[in-house]
Amino acid sequence: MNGLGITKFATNPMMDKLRAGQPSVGSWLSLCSPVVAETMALVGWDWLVVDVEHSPVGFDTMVQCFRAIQLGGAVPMARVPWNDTIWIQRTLDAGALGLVVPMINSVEEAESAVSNTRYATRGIRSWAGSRVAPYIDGDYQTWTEDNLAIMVMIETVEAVEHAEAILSVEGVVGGFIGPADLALSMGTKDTGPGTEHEAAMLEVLRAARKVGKAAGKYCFSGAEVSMRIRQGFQFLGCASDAAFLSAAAREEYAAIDLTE
Ligand code: 3PY
Ligand code: MG
Repeated sequence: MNGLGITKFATNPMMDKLRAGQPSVGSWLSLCSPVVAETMALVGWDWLVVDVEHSPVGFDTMVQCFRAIQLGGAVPMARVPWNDTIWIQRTLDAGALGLVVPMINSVEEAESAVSNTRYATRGIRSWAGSRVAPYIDGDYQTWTEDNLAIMVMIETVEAVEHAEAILSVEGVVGGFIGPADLALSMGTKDTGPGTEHEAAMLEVLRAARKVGKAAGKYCFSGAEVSMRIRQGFQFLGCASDAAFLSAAAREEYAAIDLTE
């Protein structure tokens, strides 16, 4: 099939980058808008994550965002609300090419997350294919084996302690640090260079590199993304649509001179 809007792909481009040892940079969508998703995708991000954990996005809107992201040329991903069979399977069937799975604290939890993404005999995903299957150059079932980007979130003290074992789980593509939940779990507000919080994040980086997986982190700015890439992180989320909108609006609002 050829035509406007139909671009077939043989591999997941963000997985290609990670496999080549290159950084892959994306952003987060919390504004629940397919038009915003399309606008963000056209910026050039490798991927965009629809945040189903911490935004009020509905399931149907998430699917529209996936379509818009793909149309704009980025890889559609979602952060599921929890490490849950129903959420993981439905979100993949709806067309996500990668998942960020929150709060993975043990090998068992990581194995369960991966199993939910894989068909028998390697896992427990039930067969219905996926909305995205017609866009794939090849057979979707085979394609998923090497191309779904399954990122587990390392965002508690327990997860940092088990990071090496969690990231060793076959099928886990990388570990994605949630700095806010990690700080909460550590009972600290003290973050940044020289802190225990920073040391914990660098421990996750060390563990990931040791077992040959990608280390990722939610970053607050492009400058932080650049710094983390230099440290060796590979999968970087750069803020969110909501943060960008708010920052730009605040800047312009502050620049207004109200004197008549
Ligand atoms: C955190 O900082 O806890 C996150 O989940 C960021 O996405
Ligand atoms: Mg979190």
